[in-house]
Amino acid sequence: MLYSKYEDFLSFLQYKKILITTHDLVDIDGFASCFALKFFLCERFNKSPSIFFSELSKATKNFMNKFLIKFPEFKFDYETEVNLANYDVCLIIDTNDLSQIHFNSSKSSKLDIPYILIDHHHYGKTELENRNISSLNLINDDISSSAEIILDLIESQNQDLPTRYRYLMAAAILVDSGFFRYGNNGTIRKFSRLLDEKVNYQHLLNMLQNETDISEKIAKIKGLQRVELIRKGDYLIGVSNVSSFGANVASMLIKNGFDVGIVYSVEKNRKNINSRAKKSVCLNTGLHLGKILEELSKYADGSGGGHDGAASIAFNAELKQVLSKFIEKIKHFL
Ligand SMILES: [Mn+2]
Repeated sequence: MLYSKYEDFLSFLQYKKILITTHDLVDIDGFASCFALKFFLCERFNKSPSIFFSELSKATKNFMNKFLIKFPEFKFDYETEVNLANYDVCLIIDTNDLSQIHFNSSKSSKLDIPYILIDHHHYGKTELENRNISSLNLINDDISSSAEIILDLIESQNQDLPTRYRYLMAAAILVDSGFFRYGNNGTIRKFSRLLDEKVNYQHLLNMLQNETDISEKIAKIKGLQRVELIRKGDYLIGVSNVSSFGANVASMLIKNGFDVGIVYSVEKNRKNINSRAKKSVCLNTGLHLGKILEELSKYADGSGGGHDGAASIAFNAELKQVLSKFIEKIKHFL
């Protein structure tokens, strides 16, 4: 991004009372970017901006807890209630959709102070919103994380980042780039600049490891114990049943070698089927689970649909009949 853009951005902020925020169910990119920007502005202006978060996602909470084991002295200070009237400007990171920001847990709470967007998502707005100081927006939808924009800003000002912030930014880049799957050369270069003898890649991976809930683990184990194998040529279909986490169990079947995973659940009067198929199988055979379940909806007295490789149906008709019809239709493509 242009150096002069950062100069304008910073000189505008110099004497302002600043609030930094991000979208609801704060993800690791939004979370890390807010704290790194707060650190930078604090160093720069010698005055600390506030951060507001409505609610952290489960993965973010998990990451924060693991981070605090490594850096117990670090303070993740943020507000969960905020009076916008106390601020001159709001910096919105990692979203450009105001409906994703939930001030004071009320969706209707209006953002009635000037704001600036710092984001990497597609920005399709053509008409200007009057509270947005759009000339100062830092938007780049060519990159995989908001953290990269914040880093670019910080690097442009030759500000050093302490180890703990390097961990935060590295984690954000890893997660939002899908561990570099959606990244480009710049993503990897920026990431590698964060690594030094104190930032350990394996520690970082460990911080990002998500613990699975015990009930989900049990569902997956039961799902594997109960799976029935159906073979059609070289294709393998797995059929299993669990009472909850059906979608996760169906995904697990695919990861374990099945080409198609089907998991049914019966709870009181509610019956449903979750299904997953390997992308390559869908592409090679024309299989589209979502279309099949949509077609089955009438027969099954329910409603179903989804994508080619991931679909589900909730229905009232006899389970056995719906299930065998579904398998029969899948076999047609294999
Ligand atoms: Mn992001």
